[in-house]
Amino acid sequence: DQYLEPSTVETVSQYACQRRTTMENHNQIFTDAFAILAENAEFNESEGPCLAFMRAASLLKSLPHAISSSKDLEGLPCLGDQTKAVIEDILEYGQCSKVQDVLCDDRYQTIKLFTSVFGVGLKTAEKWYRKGFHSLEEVQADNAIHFTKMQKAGFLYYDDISAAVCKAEAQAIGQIVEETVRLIAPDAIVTLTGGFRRGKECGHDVDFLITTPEMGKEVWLLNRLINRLQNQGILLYYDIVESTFDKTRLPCRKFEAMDHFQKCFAIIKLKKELAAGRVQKDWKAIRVDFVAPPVDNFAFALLGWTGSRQFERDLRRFARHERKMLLDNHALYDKTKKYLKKKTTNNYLALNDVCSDLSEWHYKG
Ligand code: DCP
Ligand code: MG
Repeated sequence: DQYLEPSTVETVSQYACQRRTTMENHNQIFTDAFAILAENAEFNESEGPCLAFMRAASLLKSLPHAISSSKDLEGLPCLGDQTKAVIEDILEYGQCSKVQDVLCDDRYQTIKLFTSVFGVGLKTAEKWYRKGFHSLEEVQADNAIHFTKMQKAGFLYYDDISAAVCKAEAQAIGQIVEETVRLIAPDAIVTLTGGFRRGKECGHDVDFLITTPEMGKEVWLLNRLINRLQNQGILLYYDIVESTFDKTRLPCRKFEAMDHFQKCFAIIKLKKELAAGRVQKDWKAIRVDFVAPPVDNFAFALLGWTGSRQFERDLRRFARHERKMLLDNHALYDKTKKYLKKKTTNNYLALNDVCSDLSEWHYKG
């Protein structure tokens, strides 16, 4: 009698970083609905509801079974009255009227279209919408609008960029980047990150972290890489954002705050096989992000750029509330000790320290 029966109902954590989540989503019908509602809330700048829908979607993605009745929701965290109502609608009618309303909403459709252009954020999309525009053609035909260099590239390569990047394309880009970086610094570290590192089959871009084992040498990498890609004739667009890295600054509490590493947003021309006899261009424009952290921040940069966004958000929330620590893309800070995870010469060691401390963390697919 001294042995208790193991509980058959496992409690599900409210933190995405403590839930094992595979690529297999048994609740896509619900998570698709939440993604639309979250996006609409984002377009309306309703931060609270946006976060609530994203949290609910993240939670449902981690469940090993499909929700088939509202009884299945009992005891689950991250679900409020609003999100439960959506699930119940879908269970009963196969769809949710709120989601259908959003999909038919003129503002939602138009803002979604405009923000799908590389370089167009919410503010710009709203400005164009207020001008009464509903199509990209109308926007482009307006002589009064001054487009940024990024937006010009966004329109120019719109069809390619708005199509998903598949794993094979990401790997092909990876090979080009790897080979080119080797020519600049043979010992450089090139790591595919973002969604493809999590095992996703497709994504909207390809993300890379690049650094050198020797501190400080990384500052030359991106410019040289860009030069070489340009000489190969495959660089369609680039924008280098210089590092604003300040070691004395404290981490930001807000996840959305960008990190301070040097980075480059690029569009690369990837050769593709043509179907026999078809006349079409033999390349595809692919969005690529490069980030070049100094090697002693590499582990945290990698953790931060692997995503998903919800996983990262919850990692930070977990660190703050459960460990009284602050985590960002640069380091893990112990609020009680004032510093900062100790700097080590081997950055992988630094990350291992963190992971052994919080051994329950799992990457979220
Ligand atoms: N990231 C971050 N800070 C930012 C932007 C992104 O920490 N300001 C992180 C979280 C993301 C990851 O980097 O998951 C990569 O960003 P992407 O926008 O490329 O997202 P994904 O690669 O996850 O998705 P996609 O498949 O759409 O590219
Ligand atoms: Mg990505």
